[in-house]
Amino acid sequence: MKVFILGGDGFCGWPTSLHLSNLGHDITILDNLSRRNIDNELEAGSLTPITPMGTRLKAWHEQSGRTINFVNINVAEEYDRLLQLIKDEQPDSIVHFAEQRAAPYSMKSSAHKRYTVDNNLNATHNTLAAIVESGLDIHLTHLGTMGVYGYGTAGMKIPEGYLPIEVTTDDGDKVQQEILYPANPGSIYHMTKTQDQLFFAYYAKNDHLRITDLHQGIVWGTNTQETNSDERLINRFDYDGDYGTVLNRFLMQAAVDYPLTVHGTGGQTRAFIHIQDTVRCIQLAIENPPTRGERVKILNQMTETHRIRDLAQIVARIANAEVANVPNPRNEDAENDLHVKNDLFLDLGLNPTTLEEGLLEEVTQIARKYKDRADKNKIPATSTWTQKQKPGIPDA
Ligand code: USQ
Repeated sequence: MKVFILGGDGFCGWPTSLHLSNLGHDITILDNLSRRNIDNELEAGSLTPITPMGTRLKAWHEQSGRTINFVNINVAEEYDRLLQLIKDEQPDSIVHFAEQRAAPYSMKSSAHKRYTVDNNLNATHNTLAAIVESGLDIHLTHLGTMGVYGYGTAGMKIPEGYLPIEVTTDDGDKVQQEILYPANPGSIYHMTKTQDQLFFAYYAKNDHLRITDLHQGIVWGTNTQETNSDERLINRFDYDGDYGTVLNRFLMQAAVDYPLTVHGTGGQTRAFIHIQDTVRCIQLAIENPPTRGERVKILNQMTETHRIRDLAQIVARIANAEVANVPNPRNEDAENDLHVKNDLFLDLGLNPTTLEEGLLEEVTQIARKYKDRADKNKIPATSTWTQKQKPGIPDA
């Protein structure tokens, strides 16, 4: 299959590009290297030494004998170039990762909020409009987030995208329907992904585009089989207060003897998935597209749920670390339960990597190995969700 990977230089996009290339697909990465530029802006960097795109592609060719093409393009801004590329190359499938993906970064200032909204919504909408204008029957797979649902339910399992409801008409008849699960985003970043799903619903209905939306949990781990095959192919590992996600942050913090930064009580429960399972899920998604005219296919891309304080305890035990409860810079429920359905991927053959089996390797092979590259000053999470949480602003 010919596949475009939008955002193929990022944490999920890069290992996905390699995985699909390894399977024999013809891969073109479209990326404006924005993630590397944000590192420059934040004066932060990956714990692992990631190489420039040219080095990555050369190393992959040497390793596998396969070629991945790269086009430096901003899909949120360069619509005409995007359309021309689609018309010229006629991909069978497009995988869309080209969005600003950090909640804390999206909450840093009004400029960061506006950038996240402009970038994410335009990237998604340009892609949809270009597929329609090309006249081609391209399957679009998008990386969404579990955060579109919010993290609480009325005790039920969060379904895969659609909620069965029953309404009573004025005549007293009962009508059953399935609606998109009510969106409940917890940050500007998460809000952009809730808007994305309305774009998808509309384009599937109006233009009969074939679309898959993957609601992914928090990714942990660093490498996949392919990124592990040569150090020049290594995946990025974010640990800073804006981009580092919780479990990888804890692993890194343990390696540099920094007390694990549990926000508040750590009673927040979240869904998790290993990066190796991410790339496998994308493979399964592109191999199993919806048919034309079908509604958007939504799958929950997660394998386990955990409470943050329990994760901190596990990391503290295996890596001999201390735990600190720090004030929560976010505006979120201090405690929540979370139950999630993920039958669709399990039925397609996903065989999850469990936290239990993968965590220790991550501590020794990544966090301890690269700990000398860490800048401890970048660990604190300083982006606050509301004005009154900002330091120096008195309570109203
Ligand atoms: N947290 C801590 N300590 C830390 C960092 C985070 O206690 O040092 C807590 C946060 O307060 C939050 C939870 O851990 O309750 C998760 O935070 P996170 O930064 O690991 O994840 P999040 O901001 O939700 O975003 C990440 C990815 C995003 C993806 C999302 C999936 O950056 O792209 O969409 O996970 S989900 O969380 O399921 O919505």
